[in-house]
Amino acid sequence: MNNLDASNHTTGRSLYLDDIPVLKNTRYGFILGSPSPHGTIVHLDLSAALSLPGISRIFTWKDIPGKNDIGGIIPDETLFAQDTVHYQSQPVALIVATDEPAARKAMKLIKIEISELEAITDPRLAREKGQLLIPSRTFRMGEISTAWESCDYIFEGRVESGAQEHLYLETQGAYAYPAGNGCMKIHSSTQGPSLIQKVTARVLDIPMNRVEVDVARLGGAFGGKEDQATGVAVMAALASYLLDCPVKVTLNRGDDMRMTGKRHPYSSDFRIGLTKDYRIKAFRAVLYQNGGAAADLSPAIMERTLFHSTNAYFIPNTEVTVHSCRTNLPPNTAFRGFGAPQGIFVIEAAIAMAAAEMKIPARFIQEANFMKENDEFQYGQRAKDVNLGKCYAALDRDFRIEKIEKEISSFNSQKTIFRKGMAVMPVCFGISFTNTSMNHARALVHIYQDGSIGISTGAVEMGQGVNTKLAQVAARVFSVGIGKIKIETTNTSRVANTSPTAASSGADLNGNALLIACNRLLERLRSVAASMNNCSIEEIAIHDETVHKNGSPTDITWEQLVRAAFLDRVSLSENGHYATPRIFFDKTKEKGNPFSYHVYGSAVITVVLDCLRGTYKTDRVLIVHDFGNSINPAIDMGQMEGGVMQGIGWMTMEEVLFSKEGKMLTDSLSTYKVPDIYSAPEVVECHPLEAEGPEPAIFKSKAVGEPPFMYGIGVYFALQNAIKSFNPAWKPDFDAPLTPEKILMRLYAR
Ligand code: LUZ
Ligand code: MOS
Repeated sequence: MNNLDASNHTTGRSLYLDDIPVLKNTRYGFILGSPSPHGTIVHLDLSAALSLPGISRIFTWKDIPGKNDIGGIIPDETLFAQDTVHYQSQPVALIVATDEPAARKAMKLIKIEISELEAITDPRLAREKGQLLIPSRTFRMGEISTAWESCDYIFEGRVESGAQEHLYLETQGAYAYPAGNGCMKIHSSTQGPSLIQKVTARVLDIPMNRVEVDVARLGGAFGGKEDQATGVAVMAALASYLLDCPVKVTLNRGDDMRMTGKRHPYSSDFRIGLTKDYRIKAFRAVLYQNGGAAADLSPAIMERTLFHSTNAYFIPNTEVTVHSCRTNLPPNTAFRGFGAPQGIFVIEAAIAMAAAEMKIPARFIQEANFMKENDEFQYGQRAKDVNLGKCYAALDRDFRIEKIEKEISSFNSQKTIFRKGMAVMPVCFGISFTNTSMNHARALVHIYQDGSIGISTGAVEMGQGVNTKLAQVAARVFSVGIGKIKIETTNTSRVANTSPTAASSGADLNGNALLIACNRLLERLRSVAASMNNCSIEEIAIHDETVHKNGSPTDITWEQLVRAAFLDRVSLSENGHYATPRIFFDKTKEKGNPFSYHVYGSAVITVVLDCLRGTYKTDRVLIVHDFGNSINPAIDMGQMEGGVMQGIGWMTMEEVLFSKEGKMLTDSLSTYKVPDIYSAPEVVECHPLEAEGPEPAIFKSKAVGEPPFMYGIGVYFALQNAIKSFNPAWKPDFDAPLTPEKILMRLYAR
């Protein structure tokens, strides 16, 4: 089954926000961002700009009829800065003009005077100054204080990981227009149409039923449009509402890179204690999350960091604290993995340090501590259907880890200017929104008189293939060809109160809701068929668009059955509602059963390092991954490959730099390097684990969006091992991304 969008994507026919034909009188909004990272606005003079031809109006916070607040979790983020600016490029005003050149001219004529305040970019410094976005949280298991006594080895270290730009191909954007009777219609490139609806209603001070948000598809999101599509969409809606004309706001690449938040950088300290037989007895870590200037999704991301801070290992005594620190950077936000990669990097770094000190391969420690059936996670959940050991065994069987190790050491013993390195990377990722109440979805299914089917759900297609998977669900239940099915746009008037398409759970949540709706319709149609055949409903089934009675085809086709149901006045429309069963979490105890299931996998990663230049190549990424019983192996493999590449980029080359004063230095593709085809591994080979998937996964096909990102983390440690082979005097440190210049310094460090 191909991705339904494949042909239209490759021929340029798929429609995105910018392909919507603009209406007459459409105006264009351009955002004036703060020139300063932190300060108070002393003076804002718009008069010269307003007098230019083509300028319709310039909006500031003073024009907002409702609340000047777009905070998703905490009401701490303004749409337009009021008295104070908290990060460079923070929106201060929206210039609305008939065209872009006019707006650009106006932009230059706005006089803004800011009295500078000290800007903080370092999360540790922020914490010292008491700048926390929310109270800190700690996960604990066992008794850490006494556990150290039973350890033969104890190691301590520090870990840094950097930000990451989402670089969705389609930048943030929205198109809003009045829809009559004080209503607004908004097309937005968002993962969360209901959030746009809610915040628009709040800012305009109108009820939610006056706001309709529609999403056809996104040109990528990666988490960057879970929360941060809001600002742009609400600005378009505000201007449209007040000017009573259509308004479009889209960011150019530079503004998008400067204005929007990224993956959170983290700075962390760890302490790990082990016994002689490599068992991790104790693990303590304190992580400083660089949240930026407002909470955005930081509280939820902090939580997922805690949940994944022991990755795939059972550690009996732990204490992990995360501080969510307020800094003068754009509010950092969701990004594939949602804080888990940052936490996982810390425990893997601790293991790498222990391995280096104990002079053994890290995999000895990894293997000795793998989660096993019924082991307890730090957060109280018991591990079920733990396929980690199986993935690792299959990895070894298929790719022979020891043989790769031997090849590498024989290569390295030739002492050329090249060195190879290897690392094993296990993955364990919890599926469900960590916030239990977000784990629900709805679907609306219409079967039309001619037998064709229209499906609406809350899922947003962003290139990940969710629409294809949804179509497969309906096609399987009704046993009709995929050509009979249309997945409609995601629209808040058809499916309401949705969670964003996020947390790798879009297909599970919306697919299960769809399954419920389709099964109800099928039941009704079978009942119609039963009366047409004068038999009981149990005797009826539908196969290949034909009614079957007692296992044999009748001469009633799908179309005839639908037509008969219609004439019989049977409803051909149905809603399905799904809420993930058996999940809960008690924040007062930090214990519960937050995840529907876990996704497991293991990878071996090898790299080749040029020790003269510090440049490197990821040689092979060999994986055994637990997809469950995949309903679409091609789509899942695509998610796998994309995730691996994005993880490698985060760990090795993507470096978001700010000056000490908080000005972004990497706001274009000439200064911010993302992986291209030349930095792709020579080989990415992924074998699906042969395993039955868990019940709550849609048709037992496991969630796949985020988990593979984590394999990329292994590249960091493979590179470290290559450096060590060239420079045995070097003591490994943990400062991602490990760029060629950092590698060169370490190759020759004494
Ligand atoms: N978004 C969210 C997410 O709101 N909650 C989550 O737990 C989550 N996890 C992964 C990605 N996005
Ligand atoms: Mo997300 S990081 O929006 O699943």
